[in-house]
Amino acid sequence: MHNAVISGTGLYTPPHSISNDELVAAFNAYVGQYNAEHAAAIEAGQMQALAESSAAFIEKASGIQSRYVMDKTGILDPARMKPRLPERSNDEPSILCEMAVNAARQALQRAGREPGDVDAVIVACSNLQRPYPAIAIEVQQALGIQGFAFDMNVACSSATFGIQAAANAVQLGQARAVLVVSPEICTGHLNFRDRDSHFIFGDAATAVLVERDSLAHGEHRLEILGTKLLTQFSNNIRNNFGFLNRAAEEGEGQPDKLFVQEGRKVFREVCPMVADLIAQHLAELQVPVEQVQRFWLHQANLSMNQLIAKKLLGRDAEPQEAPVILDRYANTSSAGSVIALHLNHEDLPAGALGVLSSFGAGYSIGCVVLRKA
Ligand code: CO8
Repeated sequence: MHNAVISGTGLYTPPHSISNDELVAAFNAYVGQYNAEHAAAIEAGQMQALAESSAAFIEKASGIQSRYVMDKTGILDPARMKPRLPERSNDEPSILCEMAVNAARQALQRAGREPGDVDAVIVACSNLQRPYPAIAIEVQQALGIQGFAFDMNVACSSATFGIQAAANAVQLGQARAVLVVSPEICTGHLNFRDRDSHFIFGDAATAVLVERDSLAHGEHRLEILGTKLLTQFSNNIRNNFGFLNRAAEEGEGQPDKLFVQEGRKVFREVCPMVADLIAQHLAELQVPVEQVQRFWLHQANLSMNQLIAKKLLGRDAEPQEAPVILDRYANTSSAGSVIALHLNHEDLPAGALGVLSSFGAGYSIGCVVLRKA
């Protein structure tokens, strides 16, 4: 058995950012048009008028102030309200591959590694743009990596589940190093006409290089002390988009083919599960929670993270203990906790302990305990 470390991380941030005010202005313009178009039916009580969104509500309920997106114009056009991402020919790299390669190159560079040092690629994310050939194999080819590659999807927890798979392969000697890449275009699956959720998501891609300890020489290596995963079925976060849609015409264009959730229930049910899993994992590793200097938590909702940290620590977390990136990135699904890690680990002293944790649809929860080398 070998030990596994995270020897480099990478981040791709899309070129455009949308503020809450911009998003709400587009949403409210749509609401105005909709209500005017259906004024007679609304007046007659046959239809309900749509309610306006509010930037103040969004920030208070979620902590989100803005989000990065792959296409801003299409999302903010009240007549469209979805990104415009033109199809590409089969000879061009797919957009997910392009984002993934960007983040992956940065992770390799930070780890001081070349593609020839890597034996496998896992693309772990919520929304894959096609079923096959695997995006991971396309990324593998684009980077010039030998060995094997595969895609996996565990929604928001994809990256931590991918890190466990990568750590297993490294520990067993099946690979010297594995790239875990999480390209997320969440805006492609977000219903920008739904007031309850139109503000939740943004786009980004992250990469993590998991490497054999004895070979790694990156400057900011994080030893993987352990990984722990948990899943429990729930319909509270769901997306029914899939290949069988074409076989059921009655469902085409329905809202359940995009992201839908019961946000309150998710909040209530997931927070205790996450705190319990992290506490249990730390106890198994005989790591007292007071010794953990940093919690890189999934970035969905600020209050959720504050509650989870409080449950664990028995007090409010200091801002640097549980770094927040959702204020400017929003929820980027599997990329979120890795963005928090990427932007907030280089200052840690040798020996410092940290917890990377994701949670989301499934339900799925992942916990990775790390120690700065
Ligand atoms: N503007 C103004 N008012 C609003 C708005 C709005 N935009 N939206 C709702 N309201 C109103 C409601 O109508 C309600 O009014 P009333 O009290 O009169 O009924 C009031 O505000 C309160 O609404 P909520 O109870 O819904 O508000 P919450 O305080 O619960 O906040 C949140 C809503 C922010 C959604 C919150 O519940 C939350 O964050 N929950 C956790 C959700 C979560 O973590 N989900 C994880 C999903 S991600 C995942 O797993 C990955 C999926 C894969 C990615 C897919 C890509 C698309």
